[in-house]
Amino acid sequence: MRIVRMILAPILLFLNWITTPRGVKRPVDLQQQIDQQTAGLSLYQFKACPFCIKVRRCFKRHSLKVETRDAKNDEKIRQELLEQGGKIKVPCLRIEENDKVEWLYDSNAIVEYLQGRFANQA
Ligand SMILES: N[C@@H](CCC(=O)N[C@@H](CS)C(=O)NCC(=O)O)C(=O)O
Repeated sequence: MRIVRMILAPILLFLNWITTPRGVKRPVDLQQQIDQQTAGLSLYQFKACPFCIKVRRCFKRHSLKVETRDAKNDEKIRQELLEQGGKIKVPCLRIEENDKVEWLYDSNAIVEYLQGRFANQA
């Protein structure tokens, strides 16, 4: 399984790289407003996880600047995810808004959340 993953990971990353979606272009002031909103978001992820790639492509498509945090290699980040999110499962979107923090698991739920919040702000 580990070997399959080692072979698949670079292929997935390459395919993602050559088919990266074009980001939506917004007027500068609107993009700044969006950037302020996305400053409260961070994605706990593994670089080559296909579900994480799906979420990162959604960021790209909607031109969302979201910090990504490596829950595979960074022990501090991994512990944060486990202790505060509740489990080691990626992708997980940490949403900080009005001093409240929510941990959203599952790529479909994350994409749905991002589309609901940002897709109509073109
Ligand atoms: N249905 C989930 C699947 C997520 C999933 O299976 N993630 C794997 C990585 S690709 C994971 O977190 N595994 C836990 C681990 O490897 O410790 C989603 O769409 O987000």
